[in-house]
Amino acid sequence: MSKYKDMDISSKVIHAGGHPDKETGAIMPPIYQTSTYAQSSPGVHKGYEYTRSHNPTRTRLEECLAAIENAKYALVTASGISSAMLVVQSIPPGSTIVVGDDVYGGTYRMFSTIFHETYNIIFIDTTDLKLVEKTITDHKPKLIWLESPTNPMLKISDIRKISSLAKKYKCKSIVDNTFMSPYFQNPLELGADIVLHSMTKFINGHSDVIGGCLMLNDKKHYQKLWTLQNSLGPTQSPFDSWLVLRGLKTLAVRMEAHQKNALKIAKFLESHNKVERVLYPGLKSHPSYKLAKKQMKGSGGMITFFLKGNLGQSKKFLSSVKIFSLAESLGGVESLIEHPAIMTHASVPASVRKELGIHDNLIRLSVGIENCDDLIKDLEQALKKV
Ligand code: P1T
Repeated sequence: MSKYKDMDISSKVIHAGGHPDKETGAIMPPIYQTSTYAQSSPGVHKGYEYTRSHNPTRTRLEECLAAIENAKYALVTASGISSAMLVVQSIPPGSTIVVGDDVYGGTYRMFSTIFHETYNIIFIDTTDLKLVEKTITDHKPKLIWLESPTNPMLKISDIRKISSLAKKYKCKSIVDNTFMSPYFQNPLELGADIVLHSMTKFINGHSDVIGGCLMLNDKKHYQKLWTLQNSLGPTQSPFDSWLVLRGLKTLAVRMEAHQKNALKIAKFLESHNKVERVLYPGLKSHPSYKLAKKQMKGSGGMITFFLKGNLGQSKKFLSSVKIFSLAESLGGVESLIEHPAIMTHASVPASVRKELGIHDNLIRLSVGIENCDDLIKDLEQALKKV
């Protein structure tokens, strides 16, 4: 980390992990597409034995990821959800884990259908600081799990206050930082113990890789996470790590472009008579606008809004867009649109969705970096059809 410490993130994404190849001088990192490595005598090797354990291309990506979250350690995994799995498995079975109530549907499913058997999982609204404190003091959790902003309601939790509260009670805190990317938010600097990203999203940015990563400063915890990964297997292929290294180089320019378009689109939607309500952290109408300004360096590219209408009208709207693609996922250069209740959050029970506000007229946008007027025109023509 120290070598890149004084660089801006826009330089780190290009240079951290990006030194020219020692043997050939190649400017771009080689793809070490190998499963194993020759040893000169048993146990004597160059630090690489087997690609499930280590791979030089993945090492370079980890170097870059640690630098951009200002962390000592980074671990690259096969998917965002496998990063989440490893963190849960690093906590002793039987422990209590407090989880934000509005999280990605797959994260909710992981906790509610798999880990609820071995852990005491408590879902709460982590935007309510009093409730967080009461839950921590009453239940003595070993881990508190924040997603901020959340998927899909864009709720924002006070990372600094919650992390410091957790520390007081010897509870670890993790922040899923996928929606902001390291460009717009750095939870470790706000006091969190671990940062998680689905690299599938903004970090890679080109919708052609599944991957996840964890960044942290605690050496012992990092070693535990690495041992779990090496023992259980969810590593990323060298080629996918190389693609992420490549995509990551443009993180700064992409995030600026996502945000610029998203703010314009959020304002357009907010003023449209067929739209009931818009949720975007960069709008003054967002319930946590002030907190967003304090702990985030930007508002990102994700917008959630409620159409005036029912499921039929949502479906009509979603099948009328031409530039936005109706698809799950987010964070790519191309704009995506989706229906959380039927798509990304289908595994959240209907009663919970109702409580959270994930209704049939809720639409989520991942705003890409196309020409903004083209995107607005597309939304406008689709809204006309509703
Ligand atoms: O898909 P995967 O790389 O395993 O990442 C899981 C994940 C974790 N955290 C957040 C905040 C996420 O949004 C995701 C994946 N989300 C979607 C696929 C989606 O469309 O919301």
